[in-house]
Amino acid sequence: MNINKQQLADLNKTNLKNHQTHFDFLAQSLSNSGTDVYALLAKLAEFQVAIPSWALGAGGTRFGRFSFSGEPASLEQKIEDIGLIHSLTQTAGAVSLHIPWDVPNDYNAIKELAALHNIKFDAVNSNTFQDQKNQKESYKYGSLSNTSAAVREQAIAHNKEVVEIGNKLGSKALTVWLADGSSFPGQNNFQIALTHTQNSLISIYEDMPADWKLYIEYKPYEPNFYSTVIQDWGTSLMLANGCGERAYTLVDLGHHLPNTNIEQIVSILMLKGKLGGFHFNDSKYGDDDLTVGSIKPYALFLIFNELVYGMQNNPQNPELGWMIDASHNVKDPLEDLIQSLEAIQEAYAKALLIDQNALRAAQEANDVTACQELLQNAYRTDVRPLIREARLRHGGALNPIEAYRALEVRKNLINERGNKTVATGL
Ligand code: AOS
Ligand code: ZN
Ligand code: ZN
Ligand code: ZN
Repeated sequence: MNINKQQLADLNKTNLKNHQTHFDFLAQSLSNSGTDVYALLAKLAEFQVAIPSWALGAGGTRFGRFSFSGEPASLEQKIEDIGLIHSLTQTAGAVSLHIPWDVPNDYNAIKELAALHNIKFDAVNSNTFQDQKNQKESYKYGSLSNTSAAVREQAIAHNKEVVEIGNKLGSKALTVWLADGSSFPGQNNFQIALTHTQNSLISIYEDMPADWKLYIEYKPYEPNFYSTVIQDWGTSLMLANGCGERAYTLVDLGHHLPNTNIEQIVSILMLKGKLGGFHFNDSKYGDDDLTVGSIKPYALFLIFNELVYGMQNNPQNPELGWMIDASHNVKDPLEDLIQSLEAIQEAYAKALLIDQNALRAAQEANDVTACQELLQNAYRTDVRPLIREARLRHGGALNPIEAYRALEVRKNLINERGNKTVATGL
């Protein structure tokens, strides 16, 4: 199934007048207070987020998985799904692949298909958290940190192969997330495990093409419940520094212990020029991988405030790899991703509204009340007309979820692919 611009233009007509009223009002009041609305619209349109190939089907928990009808069965179909989301939102212009789940059969065909849908290949993800068929060594007790040199070698070789595959597609970054750790005190020697991990990462890093980046993800627990080798951003940063200039920390919003100040982590990493990638999701308890903005939208806004500050003030930090990392157990995965993209755009737009100069002045004057007012005035602005206008100007849908339903996208996918489908992935 494909969605064309004419279909969307027709659907948009129903909401157009209403939208115009809201947009004109907001644009006028923002201009009155000195905001360049057109520069803002351009920034929103520019902001593209990669869809992870594993988020297009229904996820599951350790208790079971209930698949969703019409799930993509191949890499081609995954790209088509992202194409649909991108047509509607104009924000999903990239994909993050996972190897070995998404190894292309025909590289040129996949590249052409992605180009047709205006989709770029963002970071590729390696997988040493599962054993693969015909694999000699097992990752049961870890991969890059394993006590066995043979296991480490196998995991290193896999990562190098992932880079090779990504390179043929035009990717420029490798994301490493390790499940390595221990479930019981005494099981691991922390120092040896970290040293092995550092050496393994250096070997992968040194093999990467010169224009590639390495993103190192951290996570405090799960699947191991006593310790993980890369437990926090400090450990990730140490490892990145140990590898070299093109190695960076990747922040996944769900990978923190409760109440961690994620915006401060983001800020400090950008100051050090070491924030490389980002995994968006939301959570109440742990790595819940829920829809972005569904639980803590204010925290997301505060994080975006620091991201915007960093993008404007930290030339030492590279352009970030923006990715969603979510799992959908009870919603249509495509609807869920559309909601996530909307929440990301909303938080970004609100952060762009913060008067940074006034904030700096209030901070310098220790005017705590004014600081809070400045943040919250931006947060309380309904920026949806701006996001809709940015989409409209690029041929997207004024209301992507409404359009998705009006065009009966899921019904069409089920007709094409069948009712009992299971996407490759987790
Ligand atoms: C795992 O918890 C990490 O968030 C990974 O980034 C990601 O979910 C995984 O690579 C997907 O398989
Ligand atoms: Zn992640
Ligand atoms: Zn995760
Ligand atoms: Zn997560």
